[in-house]
Amino acid sequence: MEHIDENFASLMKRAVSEFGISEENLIKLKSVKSIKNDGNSWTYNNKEILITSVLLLAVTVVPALMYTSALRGSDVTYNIFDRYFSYMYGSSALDETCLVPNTEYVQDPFRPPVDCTECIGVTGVHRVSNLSHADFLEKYAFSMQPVLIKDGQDGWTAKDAFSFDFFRRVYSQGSDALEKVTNDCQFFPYSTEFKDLGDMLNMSRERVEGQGRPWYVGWSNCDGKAANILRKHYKFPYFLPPELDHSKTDWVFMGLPGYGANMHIDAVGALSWQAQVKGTKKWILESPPECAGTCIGRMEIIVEPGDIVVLDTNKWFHATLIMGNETSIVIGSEYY
Ligand SMILES: O=C(O)CCC(=O)C(=O)O
Ligand SMILES: [Fe+2]
Repeated sequence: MEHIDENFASLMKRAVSEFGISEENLIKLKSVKSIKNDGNSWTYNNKEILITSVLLLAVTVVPALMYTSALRGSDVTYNIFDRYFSYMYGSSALDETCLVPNTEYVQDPFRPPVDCTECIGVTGVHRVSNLSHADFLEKYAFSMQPVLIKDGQDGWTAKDAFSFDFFRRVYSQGSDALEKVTNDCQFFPYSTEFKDLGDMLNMSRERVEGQGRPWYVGWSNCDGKAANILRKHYKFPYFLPPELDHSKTDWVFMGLPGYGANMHIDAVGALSWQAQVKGTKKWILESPPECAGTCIGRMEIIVEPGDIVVLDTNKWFHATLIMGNETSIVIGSEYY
Protein backbone atom coordinates (compact mmCIF):
# COMPACT_ATOMS: atom_id res chain seq x y z
CA MET A 1 0.00 0.00 0.00
CA GLU A 2 2.78 2.36 1.01
CA HIS A 3 4.60 1.48 -2.24
CA ILE A 4 1.56 2.38 -4.40
CA ASP A 5 1.04 5.65 -2.47
CA GLU A 6 4.69 6.64 -3.07
CA ASN A 7 4.42 5.94 -6.82
CA PHE A 8 1.19 7.85 -7.06
CA ALA A 9 2.69 10.83 -5.24
CA SER A 10 5.78 10.89 -7.52
CA LEU A 11 3.56 10.61 -10.63
CA MET A 12 1.57 13.60 -9.40
CA LYS A 13 4.77 15.59 -8.89
CA ARG A 14 5.97 14.70 -12.45
CA ALA A 15 2.61 15.73 -13.94
CA VAL A 16 2.99 19.16 -12.29
CA SER A 17 6.68 19.69 -13.16
CA GLU A 18 6.95 17.99 -16.62
CA PHE A 19 3.51 18.61 -18.15
CA GLY A 20 2.80 21.95 -16.46
CA ILE A 21 -0.65 20.83 -15.16
CA SER A 22 -1.58 22.81 -12.09
CA GLU A 23 -2.21 20.83 -8.91
CA GLU A 24 -5.79 22.19 -8.58
CA ASN A 25 -6.68 20.99 -12.08
CA LEU A 26 -5.00 17.66 -11.49
CA ILE A 27 -6.98 16.75 -8.39
CA LYS A 28 -10.23 17.66 -10.18
CA LEU A 29 -9.65 14.78 -12.67
CA LYS A 30 -12.10 11.89 -12.16
CA SER A 31 -9.39 9.25 -12.56
CA VAL A 32 -7.17 10.94 -9.94
CA LYS A 33 -10.10 11.11 -7.49
CA SER A 34 -10.82 7.44 -8.11
CA ILE A 35 -7.18 6.39 -7.53
CA LYS A 36 -7.07 8.46 -4.31
CA ASN A 37 -10.21 6.60 -3.08
CA ASP A 38 -8.70 3.15 -3.78
CA GLY A 39 -10.77 2.90 -6.95
CA ASN A 40 -14.07 3.36 -5.07
CA SER A 41 -16.55 6.18 -5.26
CA TRP A 42 -16.95 8.58 -2.31
CA THR A 43 -20.43 7.13 -1.69
CA TYR A 44 -19.00 3.60 -1.41
CA ASN A 45 -16.24 4.66 0.99
CA ASN A 46 -18.71 6.49 3.23
CA LYS A 47 -21.57 4.03 3.05
CA GLU A 48 -21.75 3.42 6.85
CA ILE A 49 -22.14 7.16 7.53
CA LEU A 50 -24.76 7.47 4.79
CA ILE A 51 -26.83 4.48 5.95
CA THR A 52 -26.74 5.69 9.59
CA SER A 53 -27.81 9.21 8.56
CA VAL A 54 -30.73 7.90 6.45
CA LEU A 55 -31.89 5.66 9.31
CA LEU A 56 -31.63 8.53 11.81
CA LEU A 57 -33.64 10.76 9.51
CA ALA A 58 -36.26 8.06 9.09
CA VAL A 59 -36.84 7.48 12.80
CA THR A 60 -36.47 11.01 14.16
CA VAL A 61 -36.61 13.96 11.81
CA VAL A 62 -39.26 12.62 9.42
CA PRO A 63 -41.82 11.68 12.13
CA ALA A 64 -41.09 14.96 13.97
CA LEU A 65 -41.70 16.99 10.79
CA MET A 66 -44.84 14.98 10.05
CA TYR A 67 -46.08 15.48 13.62
CA THR A 68 -45.46 19.23 13.45
CA SER A 69 -47.18 19.49 10.12
CA ALA A 70 -50.05 17.31 11.40
CA LEU A 71 -50.43 19.70 14.36
CA ARG A 72 -50.79 22.51 11.84
CA GLY A 73 -53.80 20.66 10.38
CA SER A 74 -52.62 18.59 7.43
CA ASP A 75 -54.85 15.46 7.26
CA VAL A 76 -52.62 13.67 4.78
CA THR A 77 -49.49 14.08 6.89
CA TYR A 78 -51.43 13.20 10.02
CA ASN A 79 -52.67 9.93 8.51
CA ILE A 80 -49.13 8.93 7.51
CA PHE A 81 -47.83 9.92 10.95
CA ASP A 82 -50.61 7.98 12.72
CA ARG A 83 -49.85 4.82 10.71
CA TYR A 84 -46.21 5.10 11.70
CA PHE A 85 -47.17 5.72 15.37
CA SER A 86 -49.61 2.76 15.46
CA TYR A 87 -46.97 0.51 13.91
CA MET A 88 -44.35 1.57 16.50
CA TYR A 89 -46.53 1.74 19.63
CA GLY A 90 -49.63 -0.39 18.86
CA SER A 91 -52.19 2.39 19.36
CA SER A 92 -53.38 5.49 17.57
CA ALA A 93 -51.54 8.72 18.42
CA LEU A 94 -55.02 10.21 19.00
CA ASP A 95 -55.43 7.92 22.04
CA GLU A 96 -52.23 9.20 23.66
CA THR A 97 -51.99 12.42 25.68
CA CYS A 98 -48.20 12.32 25.29
CA LEU A 99 -46.44 11.89 21.96
CA VAL A 100 -44.48 8.92 23.33
CA PRO A 101 -46.62 6.50 25.39
CA ASN A 102 -45.82 6.94 29.07
CA THR A 103 -44.63 3.49 30.16
CA GLU A 104 -41.90 2.68 32.64
CA TYR A 105 -39.61 1.86 29.72
CA VAL A 106 -39.70 5.36 28.29
CA GLN A 107 -40.26 7.17 31.56
CA ASP A 108 -37.20 5.86 33.35
CA PRO A 109 -34.49 7.24 31.02
CA PHE A 110 -36.02 10.73 31.27
CA ARG A 111 -36.47 11.02 35.05
CA PRO A 112 -34.11 13.35 36.94
CA PRO A 113 -31.27 11.37 38.58
CA VAL A 114 -31.69 10.59 42.28
CA ASP A 115 -29.40 12.36 44.77
CA CYS A 116 -27.77 9.18 46.10
CA THR A 117 -26.57 10.79 49.34
CA GLU A 118 -30.22 10.65 50.50
CA CYS A 119 -30.18 6.86 50.88
CA ILE A 120 -26.93 6.59 52.83
CA GLY A 121 -27.76 4.77 56.07
CA VAL A 122 -31.12 3.44 54.84
CA THR A 123 -31.02 -0.32 55.45
CA GLY A 124 -34.66 -1.15 56.14
CA VAL A 125 -38.02 0.25 57.09
CA HIS A 126 -38.58 2.12 60.40
CA ARG A 127 -41.59 1.01 62.49
CA VAL A 128 -43.13 3.78 64.58
CA SER A 129 -46.26 4.72 66.53
CA ASN A 130 -47.34 8.04 68.03
CA LEU A 131 -45.39 9.88 65.34
CA SER A 132 -45.29 13.65 65.96
CA HIS A 133 -45.58 16.24 63.17
CA ALA A 134 -42.06 17.45 63.95
CA ASP A 135 -40.53 13.94 63.78
CA PHE A 136 -42.40 13.15 60.57
CA LEU A 137 -41.16 16.37 58.95
CA GLU A 138 -37.60 15.95 60.14
CA LYS A 139 -37.08 12.24 59.48
CA TYR A 140 -39.50 11.03 56.84
CA ALA A 141 -41.62 13.60 55.00
CA PHE A 142 -39.10 14.26 52.21
CA SER A 143 -36.48 11.55 52.71
CA MET A 144 -35.66 8.16 51.19
CA GLN A 145 -36.16 6.45 54.56
CA PRO A 146 -39.36 4.34 54.31
CA VAL A 147 -41.53 4.28 57.45
CA LEU A 148 -44.43 2.15 58.69
CA ILE A 149 -46.80 4.00 60.98
CA LYS A 150 -48.30 1.10 62.92
CA ASP A 151 -51.14 3.10 64.52
CA GLY A 152 -51.80 5.09 61.34
CA GLN A 153 -55.43 4.01 60.95
CA ASP A 154 -56.54 4.26 64.60
CA GLY A 155 -60.13 5.50 64.72
CA TRP A 156 -60.86 4.77 61.02
CA THR A 157 -63.84 2.66 59.94
CA ALA A 158 -62.44 1.85 56.48
CA LYS A 159 -61.52 -1.72 57.45
CA ASP A 160 -65.20 -2.48 58.15
CA ALA A 161 -66.62 -0.48 55.24
CA PHE A 162 -64.30 -0.94 52.24
CA SER A 163 -64.94 -3.99 50.08
CA PHE A 164 -65.48 -4.80 46.43
CA ASP A 165 -69.26 -4.40 46.93
CA PHE A 166 -68.77 -1.06 48.70
CA PHE A 167 -66.89 0.32 45.66
CA ARG A 168 -69.49 -1.22 43.33
CA ARG A 169 -72.13 0.82 45.20
CA VAL A 170 -70.08 4.06 45.27
CA TYR A 171 -69.48 3.77 41.51
CA SER A 172 -72.77 2.11 40.49
CA GLN A 173 -73.40 1.59 36.76
CA GLY A 174 -74.78 4.81 35.22
CA SER A 175 -73.81 6.99 38.24
CA ASP A 176 -72.21 10.44 37.87
CA ALA A 177 -69.30 9.22 40.01
CA LEU A 178 -68.51 6.37 37.62
CA GLU A 179 -68.85 8.64 34.58
CA LYS A 180 -66.52 11.26 36.10
CA VAL A 181 -63.92 8.67 37.17
CA THR A 182 -64.06 6.92 33.79
CA ASN A 183 -63.59 10.16 31.85
CA ASP A 184 -61.27 12.21 34.05
CA CYS A 185 -59.34 9.98 36.48
CA GLN A 186 -56.63 7.37 35.94
CA PHE A 187 -57.16 3.60 35.86
CA PHE A 188 -54.31 1.05 36.05
CA PRO A 189 -55.46 -2.34 34.77
CA TYR A 190 -51.99 -3.90 35.36
CA SER A 191 -52.11 -7.38 33.78
CA THR A 192 -55.91 -7.56 33.47
CA GLU A 193 -58.00 -6.94 30.37
CA PHE A 194 -60.28 -4.39 32.12
CA LYS A 195 -60.88 -1.26 30.03
CA ASP A 196 -61.93 0.97 32.92
CA LEU A 197 -63.26 0.99 36.47
CA GLY A 198 -66.85 0.23 35.38
CA ASP A 199 -65.66 -2.80 33.44
CA MET A 200 -63.68 -4.02 36.45
CA LEU A 201 -66.59 -3.54 38.88
CA ASN A 202 -68.76 -5.64 36.54
CA MET A 203 -66.73 -8.84 36.95
CA SER A 204 -68.45 -12.05 38.08
CA ARG A 205 -68.86 -12.94 41.76
CA GLU A 206 -66.62 -16.02 41.25
CA ARG A 207 -63.84 -13.88 39.85
CA VAL A 208 -64.17 -11.33 42.69
CA GLU A 209 -63.64 -14.19 45.11
CA GLY A 210 -60.60 -15.58 43.32
CA GLN A 211 -62.23 -18.43 41.39
CA GLY A 212 -61.61 -17.01 37.95
CA ARG A 213 -59.00 -15.02 36.13
CA PRO A 214 -56.67 -13.15 38.50
CA TRP A 215 -57.06 -9.40 38.96
CA TYR A 216 -55.17 -6.49 40.50
CA VAL A 217 -56.04 -2.87 39.66
CA GLY A 218 -55.62 0.72 40.82
CA TRP A 219 -57.53 3.93 40.18
CA SER A 220 -57.53 7.55 41.23
CA ASN A 221 -60.71 9.10 42.55
CA CYS A 222 -61.17 12.64 41.26
CA ASP A 223 -64.93 12.75 41.88
CA GLY A 224 -65.98 14.99 44.77
CA LYS A 225 -69.13 13.08 45.76
CA ALA A 226 -67.34 9.71 45.81
CA ALA A 227 -64.49 11.33 47.80
CA ASN A 228 -66.99 12.48 50.45
CA ILE A 229 -68.30 8.92 50.82
CA LEU A 230 -64.79 7.42 51.02
CA ARG A 231 -63.63 10.06 53.52
CA LYS A 232 -66.37 9.12 55.99
CA HIS A 233 -64.26 6.04 56.61
CA TYR A 234 -60.73 7.45 56.81
CA LYS A 235 -59.07 10.62 58.06
CA PHE A 236 -56.22 12.78 56.97
CA PRO A 237 -53.29 10.85 58.56
CA TYR A 238 -52.64 12.29 62.01
CA PHE A 239 -48.84 12.56 61.52
CA LEU A 240 -49.08 14.83 58.43
CA PRO A 241 -48.50 18.45 59.53
CA PRO A 242 -51.27 20.81 58.33
CA GLU A 243 -48.73 23.04 56.57
CA LEU A 244 -48.11 20.36 53.93
CA ASP A 245 -50.23 20.58 50.81
CA HIS A 246 -52.37 17.57 50.21
CA SER A 247 -53.68 16.24 46.92
CA LYS A 248 -57.47 16.18 46.56
CA THR A 249 -57.17 12.95 44.59
CA ASP A 250 -57.12 9.65 46.46
CA TRP A 251 -55.78 6.41 45.04
CA VAL A 252 -57.22 2.95 45.59
CA PHE A 253 -55.33 -0.25 44.77
CA MET A 254 -57.15 -3.54 45.13
CA GLY A 255 -56.61 -7.15 44.12
CA LEU A 256 -56.10 -10.80 44.88
CA PRO A 257 -53.30 -12.52 46.81
CA GLY A 258 -50.46 -13.61 44.54
CA TYR A 259 -50.67 -10.49 42.34
CA GLY A 260 -49.51 -6.89 42.50
CA ALA A 261 -47.80 -4.10 40.60
CA ASN A 262 -44.77 -4.75 38.36
CA MET A 263 -41.39 -3.15 39.15
CA HIS A 264 -41.48 0.54 38.15
CA ILE A 265 -40.57 4.02 39.33
CA ASP A 266 -43.02 6.93 39.51
CA ALA A 267 -42.60 10.40 38.12
CA VAL A 268 -45.32 12.20 40.07
CA GLY A 269 -42.93 14.52 41.86
CA ALA A 270 -44.79 14.15 45.16
CA LEU A 271 -44.46 11.75 48.05
CA SER A 272 -47.37 9.64 49.14
CA TRP A 273 -48.82 7.71 52.05
CA GLN A 274 -50.66 4.45 51.54
CA ALA A 275 -52.97 2.91 54.16
CA GLN A 276 -53.24 -0.89 54.08
CA VAL A 277 -56.95 -1.19 54.91
CA LYS A 278 -57.28 -4.94 54.24
CA GLY A 279 -54.88 -7.74 53.31
CA THR A 280 -51.09 -7.83 53.56
CA LYS A 281 -48.80 -6.36 50.94
CA LYS A 282 -45.12 -6.95 50.33
CA TRP A 283 -43.28 -4.00 48.78
CA ILE A 284 -40.02 -4.81 47.02
CA LEU A 285 -37.81 -1.72 46.74
CA GLU A 286 -34.75 -1.55 44.51
CA SER A 287 -32.05 1.08 44.27
CA PRO A 288 -32.15 3.32 41.18
CA PRO A 289 -29.24 2.23 38.94
CA GLU A 290 -27.34 5.51 39.42
CA CYS A 291 -27.15 4.77 43.18
CA ALA A 292 -25.83 1.19 42.88
CA GLY A 293 -23.14 0.78 45.53
CA THR A 294 -24.50 3.71 47.60
CA CYS A 295 -28.14 2.75 48.22
CA ILE A 296 -29.03 -0.70 49.54
CA GLY A 297 -29.69 -2.85 46.43
CA ARG A 298 -33.00 -4.36 47.51
CA MET A 299 -35.35 -4.09 50.48
CA GLU A 300 -38.62 -5.79 51.33
CA ILE A 301 -41.34 -4.23 53.47
CA ILE A 302 -44.36 -6.15 54.75
CA VAL A 303 -47.32 -3.83 55.28
CA GLU A 304 -50.09 -5.26 57.46
CA PRO A 305 -53.74 -4.23 57.88
CA GLY A 306 -53.89 -1.06 59.99
CA ASP A 307 -50.44 0.19 58.88
CA ILE A 308 -49.72 3.30 56.84
CA VAL A 309 -46.55 3.18 54.77
CA VAL A 310 -44.73 6.32 53.58
CA LEU A 311 -42.02 5.91 50.96
CA ASP A 312 -40.68 7.88 48.04
CA THR A 313 -41.93 6.02 44.96
CA ASN A 314 -40.16 8.56 42.73
CA LYS A 315 -36.75 7.50 44.07
CA TRP A 316 -37.07 3.78 44.82
CA PHE A 317 -38.01 1.34 42.08
CA HIS A 318 -40.92 -0.60 43.54
CA ALA A 319 -43.07 -3.66 42.94
CA THR A 320 -45.83 -5.09 45.15
CA LEU A 321 -47.16 -8.56 45.92
CA ILE A 322 -50.28 -9.40 47.93
CA MET A 323 -49.57 -12.03 50.60
CA GLY A 324 -51.85 -14.32 52.64
CA ASN A 325 -55.47 -15.11 51.75
CA GLU A 326 -57.26 -11.79 51.99
CA THR A 327 -57.99 -9.46 49.05
CA SER A 328 -55.85 -6.34 49.48
CA ILE A 329 -57.50 -2.91 49.63
CA VAL A 330 -55.50 0.27 50.16
CA ILE A 331 -56.23 3.98 50.04
CA GLY A 332 -53.56 6.63 49.70
CA SER A 333 -52.78 10.13 48.57
CA GLU A 334 -49.97 12.51 47.74
CA TYR A 335 -48.57 15.45 49.72
CA TYR A 336 -46.17 18.25 48.83
O1 LIG B 1 -50.02 -0.44 45.74
C1 LIG B 1 -49.51 -0.95 44.74
O2 LIG B 1 -49.64 -2.14 44.47
C2 LIG B 1 -48.67 -0.12 43.82
C3 LIG B 1 -48.72 1.30 44.18
C4 LIG B 1 -47.73 2.15 43.50
O3 LIG B 1 -47.08 1.79 42.55
C5 LIG B 1 -47.54 3.50 44.02
O4 LIG B 1 -48.21 3.90 44.99
O5 LIG B 1 -46.68 4.21 43.47
FE1 LIG C 1 -45.76 3.35 41.81
